[in-house]
Amino acid sequence: MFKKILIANRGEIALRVVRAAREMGVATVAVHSTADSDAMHVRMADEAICIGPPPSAQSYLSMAAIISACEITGAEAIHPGYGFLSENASFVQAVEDHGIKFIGPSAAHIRLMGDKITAKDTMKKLGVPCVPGSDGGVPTLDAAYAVGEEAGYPVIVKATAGGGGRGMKLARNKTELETAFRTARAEAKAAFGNDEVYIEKYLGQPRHIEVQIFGDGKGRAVHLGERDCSLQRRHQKVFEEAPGPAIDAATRARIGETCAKAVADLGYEGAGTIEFLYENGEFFFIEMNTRLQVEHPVTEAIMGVDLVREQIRVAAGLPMSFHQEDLAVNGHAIEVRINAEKLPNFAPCPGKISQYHAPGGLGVRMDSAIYDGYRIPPYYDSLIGKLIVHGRDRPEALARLSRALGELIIDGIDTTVPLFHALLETQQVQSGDYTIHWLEGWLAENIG
Ligand code: MV4
Repeated sequence: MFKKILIANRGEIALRVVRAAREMGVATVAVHSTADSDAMHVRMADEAICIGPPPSAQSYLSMAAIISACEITGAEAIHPGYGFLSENASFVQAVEDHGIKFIGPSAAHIRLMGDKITAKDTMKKLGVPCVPGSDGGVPTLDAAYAVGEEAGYPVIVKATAGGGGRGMKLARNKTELETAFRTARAEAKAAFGNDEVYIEKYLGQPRHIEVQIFGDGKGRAVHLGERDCSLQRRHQKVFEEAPGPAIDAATRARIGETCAKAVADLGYEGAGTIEFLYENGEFFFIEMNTRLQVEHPVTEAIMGVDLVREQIRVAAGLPMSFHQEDLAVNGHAIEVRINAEKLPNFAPCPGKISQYHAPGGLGVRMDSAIYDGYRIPPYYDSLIGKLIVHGRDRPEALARLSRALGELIIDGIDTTVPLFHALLETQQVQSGDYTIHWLEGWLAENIG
């Protein structure tokens, strides 16, 4: 096992990694910008090192500064958290070239899944069901028209270098496809320096279902069930749950085994998420995320595993501490993302937290790096905490979420907490009957 690892991140996820490492007897090095000198992850880690000024580009995204911090402190491995450099294949390559272990998949696997056309082609060949559409890239407008005819309208044009909702254009007919194709290519060229696009049949009312997988990098892999993350606003998740309210045990086993087999065949190492759209009982692969995700705690709750511990174990060359047969869904978990944002526009709302009280009790987990008197810097993501509840079933989890939100006190700034109180009153959230478009519609009607 490693003696010391460096955490190339900040906020709640940096603290999450410190906690797992400490339980394993692994020392931690925090890195931070000058804006984060009094951050909780800096206080909780065994060592801390300042890597640059507030802007992420000069600190949390500075590969040279982070690798230097590793060399100075003697850290043997880097945990990237999510965001920042976590899915940057060049970073992984540089880390490994310096003889440092990256806690996560290989640069090759990150690069493979970072290009959405290659990712889809790979998954299709591995037997994972994909959205019907173009076979690879679409180089010309005539080729785009041919796909529109074949798949049937509406279709969606996506940038191969995009993902997570960036670089997508909807076309409801041939006329719209001309505009969609041209603008998608131009925007992709400007945003990513790569104008290659692909086309898919547009699914109208799907759910966003994602399967958690985990591989040992040696050809063994498991799945840990799915999460339903359909409640999103502008491609940002706000409420996530596991298991999916629309997924039964047989369906879970079938898609889970397909995913586990696929990543086992790839020799994938570490945690990963295979994202699907789910409509009329069918799964359609869209993207794979080669990192630990924000919402991983709902899976941890129902599966009873520590995913960060497993990441560190396999990175150190140890076997995973469980087999597929050891894993079973236990109860129901929900996460809500607490952002420093002001409703109704979700405008970022940094500032000083005058009072903080975290909820507790049975089945309640609060992952946050805030504290009384903490000043949220204006430079980074507005996520300041995640409240995760676990119950024996979905109604119990919902009741527990309501109770825990009632105990939570965050004074001095605006947060998304009032949104969750309101959402818990809706029939759709109570029944679990929602698709990817429901939240935006509800917000338009009810908030602002
Ligand atoms: C789609 C789609 C409908 N049909 N692809 C948005 C984020 C990116 N990961 C994929 N996205 C979508 N791809 C086809 N063929 C609808 C979306 C989509 C969406 C997906 C998941 C969660 C929220 C969403 C909101 C709008 C659009």
